[in-house]
Amino acid sequence: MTITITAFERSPDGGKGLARDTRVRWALEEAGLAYEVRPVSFAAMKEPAHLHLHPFGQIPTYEEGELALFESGAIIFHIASHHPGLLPDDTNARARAVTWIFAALNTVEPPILEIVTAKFQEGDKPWSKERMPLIADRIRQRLNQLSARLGDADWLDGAFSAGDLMMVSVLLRLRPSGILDEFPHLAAYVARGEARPAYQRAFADQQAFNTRPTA
Ligand code: GTB
Repeated sequence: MTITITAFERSPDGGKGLARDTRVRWALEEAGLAYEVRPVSFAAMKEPAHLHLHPFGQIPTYEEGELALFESGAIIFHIASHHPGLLPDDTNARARAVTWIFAALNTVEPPILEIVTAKFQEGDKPWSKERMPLIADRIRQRLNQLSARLGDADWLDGAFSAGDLMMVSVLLRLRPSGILDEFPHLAAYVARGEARPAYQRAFADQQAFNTRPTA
């Protein structure tokens, strides 16, 4: 069955891999699944056809036969649940790997997203500059805790899992801020994720997609 995901017609990051289709591409590559990408413009995202797929008018979405999903977490959980390689077989280890998916999305990503809000939605406010160091400190607090747990292990809980895929994807969004480099174990962890052949393929594909010549 053909798998189709949606992505920005042209990502605002120009192909740096920061939009959330990259994490879905990465999971598909880890699972060895072929897929197609349907570009969606900002205008089309808010039109009924796309809203039918994604109630919040965003990317990524995932279609496979009758199934249509939105939310990168749900999509990656679906891929990981139905294909080997992204979740352990042992029931408890599997539950722990899923816990790391939630931790990445619910506990680590929210403070990181505050940087984007502060820069792009509140950048013109007189208090915006004062808010930045507060946000950076909240991020550091989370990264300290995460780094303490990871220690010098390769991955968060044994073998690489969808939990690591999500955590590395979330941490990658910090790269432009420089904060990640303050945490050598986490910087090395992200580099290990990026070095995976499946990530390399996903990154190259989204980069080619976002830098393709306009028709
Ligand atoms: N919780 C949802 C998920 O995990 O799938 C969040 C989806 C989401 O935020 N999608 C963004 C979107 O569609 C794209 S990824 N935005 C358009 C809109 O809301 O109208 C966020 C993103 C966008 C751009 C960059 N960038 O250029 O650096 C990075 C990340």
